[in-house]
Parts: sequence; structure tokens; C-alpha cells
Amino acid sequence: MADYFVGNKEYFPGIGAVAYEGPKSGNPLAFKYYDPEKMVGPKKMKDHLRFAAAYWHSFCADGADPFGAATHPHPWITDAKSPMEAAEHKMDAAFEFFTKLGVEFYAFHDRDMAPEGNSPGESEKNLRVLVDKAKGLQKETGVKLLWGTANLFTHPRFMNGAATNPEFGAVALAAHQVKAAIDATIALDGQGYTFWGGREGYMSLLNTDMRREKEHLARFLIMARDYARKQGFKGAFYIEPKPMEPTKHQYDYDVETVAGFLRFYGLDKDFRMNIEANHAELAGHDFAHELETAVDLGLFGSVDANRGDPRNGWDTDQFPLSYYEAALAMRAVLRAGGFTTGGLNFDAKIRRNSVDPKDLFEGHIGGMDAFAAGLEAAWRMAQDGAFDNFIRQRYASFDSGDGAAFENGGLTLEALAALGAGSYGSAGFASGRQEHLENRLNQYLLGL
Ligand code: XLS
Ligand code: CA
Ligand code: CA
Repeated sequence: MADYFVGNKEYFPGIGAVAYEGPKSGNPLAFKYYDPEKMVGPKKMKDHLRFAAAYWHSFCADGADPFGAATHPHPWITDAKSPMEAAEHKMDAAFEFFTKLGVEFYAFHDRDMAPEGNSPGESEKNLRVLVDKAKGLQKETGVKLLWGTANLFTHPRFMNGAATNPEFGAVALAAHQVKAAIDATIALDGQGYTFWGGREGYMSLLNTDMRREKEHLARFLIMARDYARKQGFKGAFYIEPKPMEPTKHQYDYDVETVAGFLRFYGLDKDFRMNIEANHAELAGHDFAHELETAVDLGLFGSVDANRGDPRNGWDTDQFPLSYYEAALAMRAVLRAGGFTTGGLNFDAKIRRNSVDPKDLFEGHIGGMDAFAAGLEAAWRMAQDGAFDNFIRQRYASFDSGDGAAFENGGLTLEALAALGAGSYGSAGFASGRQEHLENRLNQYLLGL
């Protein structure tokens, strides 16, 4: 791809299309492993991985933190005469970035794309204007929308939650925003629509009716689903689990919790999980644990690829770099049969002191390389079959005879106990061979 920028101004001058140059390349702005057209089994790397960039971290986050002011110079804001013009320039910069980096998808919140107006109606109008522009840029560049969502956590009106707000008026305002964000997602041919429960949780049980709040959340999701389907939306709805931050406790705690909730309210046909690595970590789980759980439950959908810092327990949203974690993540994705509507969205941001425009590219390049290497390792695992065979063998006593009768509900506890008192005395001592399997994993990572 030639140097490409949209609009009148180039926001990342001096940076061209990022190309694959191979593992030995010394060019920091080249891929070392991610070779989009390379076949991995029946599919190209790019079709396995379906990379997306996040509008909010890449084009809205300005490096501010609770201790200090913005550090990231955003030329698309400084060169604009009004918030709407800034939003248009930001979109030019975003599509320039997507195309130079070579991601096929992006994801956005309503407020990332268009500024809040002076009334709900004005905010919706602002969004419509920017959605029209995005439609044109998608057509021009071929970049597609992975998912859309509504920001129901930044504005002070949502300080007590959105769908779970104790005041009805706030719930109604949230509905107005979600309806407009669904319309925007449909207009942009989005493949999914995400609900991250930003402040859907509580800060104190002393002022909270949990039962009522969770019922309100379910009611709200049912209404959103029904509206979107009525409008012809065929894509997936995602819930993105997160256990805490910004609230003390969020109702969408982790995959198991959300799965129970979706099933209880009959939402499990339409909703899938959008699993974020950093949120898994905050819930005390490995990233792969959350992915595998969703695959087992038939609720796997999409991934927010990033990492936390294992020592500080915050949602630091750093770029993912671990080949080890990426390989285990891609193993789960392959087991799910690959992505359908979902993809790997980099919900990750450069650090506060990363003030060179190249930093945004290099963060994404590292993450894309890690997942490309992870994909290849996971593919080797699946082809070689050592783990799958070991697991199959480990449970083989349930494949026939008494074990199969137990699995199929053909035994009472008395009958099972009688078998236990009989000939099974030496069972239960087969090695789990964890060390052997972990060593094998390292071999796969080394390309063996
Ligand atoms: C925040 C979430 C958020 C969602 C989209 O922690 O990760 O960015 O992905 O609302
Ligand atoms: Ca996320
Ligand atoms: Ca996060």
C-alpha cells in the first residue's frame, strides 16, 4: 500500500504503510511476524486475527492521569475551530492510521466519534453527521466496523450508573444514547454491538438495591436487543465482563457470572462475550481461563487484546506482548472455530510519556506481532495434537463402560458407590504431566 492519508492533512507524516519485513528486520515500523497474506492452515493470517484499533485509546486518550494533565499532542484538536471540526479531523487521522497500520477493523463509542451536544437531540445529531463521514471513509478505505457502543460512564449524569441507575430519568437518558449508538452501528454495517457496564455496579451496599438494579439491567438489554433486531441488526451483541473499576463491584464480574445472568434472563441466544485480557486479570483469572470458559459455554464472541501490570491491579490497558499468553488465547480462539463476527481489538493505550507519534504505531505493531506468533504456535499445537490427545486420554475412563453410564445419567449414587467399593481401588493416581506439557508448550513457542 502506498503512503495514504485521507482529508487534506497528513497527521502521521513520515510514516508509510507498515509492511512485513520478517523476524530479523531492524525497522521498528515493520512487522516481524504478522504477514497478513500468509496462509495458516486454510485461512490467511489477517482473516484469523481480524485486528481492530480502538478509537478511544488511540485518538481520544490524551495521556492525562489522576496526577497530571494531558501529555499527548493531538494535532486534530489543535488545528480545529470547533468541537465538530475537531471530530472530523480526528476521524481523518483515525482512518489514516488504520490504513497505514493495515488493520481491517475499528471499534468506537458514540462520544469518541462525536462531541456531546447541549441536549440529547443535539448529541444525536452530532453523531449522525460523523457517522455519515465514517460511512464515506469506510467505503473509500475498505476499513470496517467491528463493533460500536455507547459511552454511559463519562458524563456526570451517569455517576450512579446507566441502566442500573437508581433514578429513572438517568435510565431513560441512557436509552436515548444506546438507541442512537445502535442506529450508528447499523448505519456503519457494524458486525457487533458491545455493552461494557461502565458504572453498572455499586460503590456501597448501604445505598444499593442489587436485586432491582440487576433486573433493570436485564430489562434494558432486552429492550436494546429487541430494538436492534427490529431495525434489522444481524450482528452479535457482546457483554464485556469486568469485575471492578470504576465501581467497587460491577455486575458483569467475569464470564461465568455474565453467563449465569444471560441464561437466567433468556439473553444467551443473542449475546456473546467480549473478553478483555486486563479485565480477566482484575477478576483473578488468566486471560485464557476467561476465553476457554466462554468457548465451553458457547458464548465466545470477541476479544479486547491488551495486558495489565501483574503487580498493581489497575486497568492499565497496555499493549499485549507476551507470545505465551497470545498462544494460549489463540488456542481458545481456534477451538471456538475462529472468529465469526468478532476480532482482536486493541483496547490498549500508549503510556503517558510516549509522546512521539511513532509510539502509537509501534504499540500496535508489537501487539499484532505477538498475536501472529501466538496464532502460529496455537496452530502448531492443534496440528500436532499432543495436548488434545493427552486431555482425551486423561478422561478416557468416561468413554465407555461404567464411566460412560455415569456421564449419561445411567447410575444412581448407590450404584456408583457400589462400584467404588468394588474394583476401582487403584484408580486416581495417573500423572497430570504438567511439567511435560509446559515444556511442550515452550517448544511450540519456539516453532518446533
Ligand atoms: C474499559 C473497557 C471499555 C470497553 C468499551 O475498561 O475496556 O473500554 O471496552 O466500553
Ligand atoms: Ca475493553
Ligand atoms: Ca480495560
